[in-house]
Amino acid sequence: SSNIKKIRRAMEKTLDDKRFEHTLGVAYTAAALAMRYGADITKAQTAGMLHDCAKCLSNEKRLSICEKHNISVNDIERNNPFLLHAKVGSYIAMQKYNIRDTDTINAILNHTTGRPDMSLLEKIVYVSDYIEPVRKQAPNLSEIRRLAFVDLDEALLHILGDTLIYLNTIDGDIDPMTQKTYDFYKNRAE
Ligand code: DGI
Ligand code: FE
Ligand code: FE
Ligand code: FE
Repeated sequence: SSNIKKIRRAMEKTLDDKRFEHTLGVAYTAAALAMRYGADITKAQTAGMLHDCAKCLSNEKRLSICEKHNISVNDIERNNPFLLHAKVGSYIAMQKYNIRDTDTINAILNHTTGRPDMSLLEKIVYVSDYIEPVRKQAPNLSEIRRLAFVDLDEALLHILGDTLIYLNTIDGDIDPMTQKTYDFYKNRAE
């Protein structure tokens, strides 16, 4: 059977129910956006299926994987180790699931903070993570869902802006990459 089916079965085993449902939602949404924008549908499904593969590990485990494999950890990540599920997830995708495509790996790596000048696939996974059907409510979600299929960069900028507002509301530490990504797309829109 296809690699996607194998990865799907592996995710069903390693993720809890709620996270697995979210993962299926991201994979299908990423496939739909790939159809809309002319990206590789299989890569979008694969990245969507694997993006949270390190989400159900303990923070201790995430930090120990980073230490063992020389994955850099900044101060914000050390204080908020859940952020590392993206970096650790991209590592597991390479090592355990044999993903060799750089764009797919980068889509997993950058799905939480984004990065300036993302590829189409990276943007698709970032946006799908936020808009997939079973995701918890967020402000402006129905408008952002509509916008995602009209103007991907505009949807991306809305998500980045709303994420920064949310982080300020909860007084969360802002990773420099989250801020840089917002600034990049904000400047580009002006
Ligand atoms: O893993 P998911 O929940 O599906 O989604 P995700 O990996 O995009 O994580 C979303 C959460 O990450 C959301 O609550 C906002 C938070 N986040 C994004 N950027 C930052 C951040 N949290 C902190 N503390 N700092 C950031 O820069
Ligand atoms: Fe995530
Ligand atoms: Fe996200
Ligand atoms: Fe996710």
